[in-house]
Amino acid sequence: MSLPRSLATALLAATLAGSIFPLTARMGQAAAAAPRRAHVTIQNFAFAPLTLKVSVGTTVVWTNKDTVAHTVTATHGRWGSGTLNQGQTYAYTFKKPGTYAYRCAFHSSMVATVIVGAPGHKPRAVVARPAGY
Ligand SMILES: [Cu+2]
Repeated sequence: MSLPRSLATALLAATLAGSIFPLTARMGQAAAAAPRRAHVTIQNFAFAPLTLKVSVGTTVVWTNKDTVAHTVTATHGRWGSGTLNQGQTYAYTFKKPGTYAYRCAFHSSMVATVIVGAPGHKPRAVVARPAGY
């Protein structure tokens, strides 16, 4: 007794679909859970916290609470805010693990760091990201 070819093909397709769709569903959940936020306050000519630890995919939001203007300027790299006046915010999403030093372009004493750690996923998911992210 053998199955008609079309039925066998349908069964194979259903089996493959059953093994792939739960995976994509889990990836969808991980992507949905990924957006995270952390906050840095700029006040009294300092960033607080001085060192912020986040995981990959976190958006860091800086808020200038001083009456004078400051900036968030990467020490090495191309991210940064430009001038932030009182009450203004700057947001940047860290997409790659690493240690990111930054400073205020106006006040040399204002230096701080964001440390971006790998997420809880398998390391190869991080390695697989394209360079430059
Ligand atoms: Cu400043």
